[in-house]
Amino acid sequence: MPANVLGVRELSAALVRVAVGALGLLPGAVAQTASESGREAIMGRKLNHQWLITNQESFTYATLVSTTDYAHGANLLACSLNRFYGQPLSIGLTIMWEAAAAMSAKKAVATLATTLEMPVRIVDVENPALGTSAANHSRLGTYAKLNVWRLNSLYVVYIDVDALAVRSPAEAFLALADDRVQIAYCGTRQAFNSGVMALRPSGHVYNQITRLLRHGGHFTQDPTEQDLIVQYFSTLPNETSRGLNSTFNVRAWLKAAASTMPVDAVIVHRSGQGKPWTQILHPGSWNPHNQLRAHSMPEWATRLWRATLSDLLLATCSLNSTNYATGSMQRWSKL
Ligand SMILES: [Mn+2]
Repeated sequence: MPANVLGVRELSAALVRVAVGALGLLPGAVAQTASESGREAIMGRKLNHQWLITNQESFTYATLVSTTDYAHGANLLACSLNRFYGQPLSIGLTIMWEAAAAMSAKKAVATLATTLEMPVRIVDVENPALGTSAANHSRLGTYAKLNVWRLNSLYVVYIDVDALAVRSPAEAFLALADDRVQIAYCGTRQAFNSGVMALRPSGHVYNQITRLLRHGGHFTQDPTEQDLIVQYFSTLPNETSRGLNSTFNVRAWLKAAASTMPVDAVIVHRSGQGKPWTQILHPGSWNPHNQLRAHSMPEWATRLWRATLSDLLLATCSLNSTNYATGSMQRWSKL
């Protein structure tokens, strides 16, 4: 074998070792095994990580700001993702900006983004629900999320603004390494949460889903954007969609939460009412005793968002920040 070929192979093996370490593979994935099938599984895993490394320029994380208030969430999410930028994959963030959110907030997000290593791109989007009677008008802003199918990246991991990454979410892109897979989600094919999704943008998919919005689909009540997404993909062949490990969408609800953050969490998502930035920035306006218990945020989640806000304001959104890097995630979440 020529020396230069060997050199390339050694280099890529070294890159894979770096990726495997930094991405925090599931226990057992790098363990030695005597069985032939186990060895093949390990080889497949390494090949997939090479796919991540070679395709990272086609990747973007994406989120949506649909109201001025949600700009706080975009800043906090960006700070959390920046901690993993270049560790070892370099994946930027695309913020879809809906016209209903203030221009001044957009300038503030763009300014804060310059303190990050991670490239942050803000793109203006229109709300496809405007003017449609089928839309759920109490949640009008959420339909702008459908614009994620119009982004010009090949592979997108969409993350709601009311979420934070506590580990690198890069492995979510692996679900798209199979050419047939158009979407990956947490939940089941019949009922998944649209707060975290890996997907391939496609104008065709965008047109099909917004057609459901205009023509109503088969809904008993006004659909949310999530209902439309679930209904559309449930009509496609099974192999076009795939489940993501639930650690990619861990809910920060008091009723669901342990007293500490789950140790294997990748993305923590505060879905539902009482957004984290409201609870942190305007504590006087938020009295958990007046809310349903399910809407209270667990203490570990409050600490997580508070620490991220502190990092953001100090422009220290890195893995080494004093607020963040204090040993294992479990220990951190007990601070
Ligand atoms: Mn959400």
